[in-house]
Amino acid sequence: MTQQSHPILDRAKIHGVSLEMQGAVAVVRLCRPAKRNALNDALIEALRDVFQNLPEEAGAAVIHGEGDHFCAGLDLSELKERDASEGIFHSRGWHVALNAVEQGRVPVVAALHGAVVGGGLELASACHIRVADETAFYALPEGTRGIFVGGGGSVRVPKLIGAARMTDMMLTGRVYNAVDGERIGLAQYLVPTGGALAKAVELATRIATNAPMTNFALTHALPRIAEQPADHGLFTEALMASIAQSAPEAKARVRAFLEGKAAKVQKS
Ligand code: 1HE
Repeated sequence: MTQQSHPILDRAKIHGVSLEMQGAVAVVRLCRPAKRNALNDALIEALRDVFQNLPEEAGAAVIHGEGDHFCAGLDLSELKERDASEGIFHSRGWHVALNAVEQGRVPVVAALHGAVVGGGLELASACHIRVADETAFYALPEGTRGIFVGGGGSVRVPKLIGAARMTDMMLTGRVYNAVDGERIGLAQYLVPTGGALAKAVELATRIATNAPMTNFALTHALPRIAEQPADHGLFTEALMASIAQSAPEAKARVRAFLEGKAAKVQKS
């Protein structure tokens, strides 16, 4: 691991977000374990700053939490008496930070364990891949706390599990365990206890070897295409496909396969 030093990263670390490079993977850690990595305003801003300033050499990122839990969501001690406009700007601040994760320069893999709740689930759902260990559990306690999601959860969580399941989680306080979380689509990978970070780094290391244009297409074009009417989506797909395949790296990779120098797809 290479510890990164930069004024923005140094400031982020003070507020509970650290960054280390592991090869081409930026490993971002929430480090507020005494508060179960609850997200206060300073930590949300630090997260935004880190993802907006990833080192040049990063080809993928991993986000994980220190201690026994990934993240306990919004820091409830900061839930002040806000008027409507302050509430809107607070939520919009989360949107900017989580957009920096979702729409940044590189794909992001979340390594989940323990509580993945409230804003913690909103953060996890802004990542492109979620790896959970057997200790992970998922909930949206906003419903029982008399509030609503405000960190993009109502946009992103239904895309993973459907609006009906999210409604159930919020109306009834339902908690999904790790096995059921993977079954319904909250995580794509389920690994033994303690294994989420290593698996996430393994996946991110592989992702970092993809052609950058392919990673861009998957993180920026695909989510938009999936939202478009079919005719528009097919048109955007054609544009993206043509841009991706015209990159010199794509030509070199296809040539390597045709010359028998690239790996075949293996049966799993
Ligand atoms: C916190 C928070 C928090 C812990 N804000 N301080 N999220 C929630 O409603 C989840 C609230 N947290 C919990 O249910 C539990 O803390 C956990 C299941 C995550 C972990 O339990 P445990 O037994 O390991 O820890 P703990 O003893 O409950 O908490 C340890 C300390 O962290 C304690 O503080 P201390 O000073 O007494 O040591 C807790 O008060 C503190 N802590 N979670 C503030 N969330 C953009 S909108 C998003 C809206 C939401 O995310 S709402 C959901 C908020």
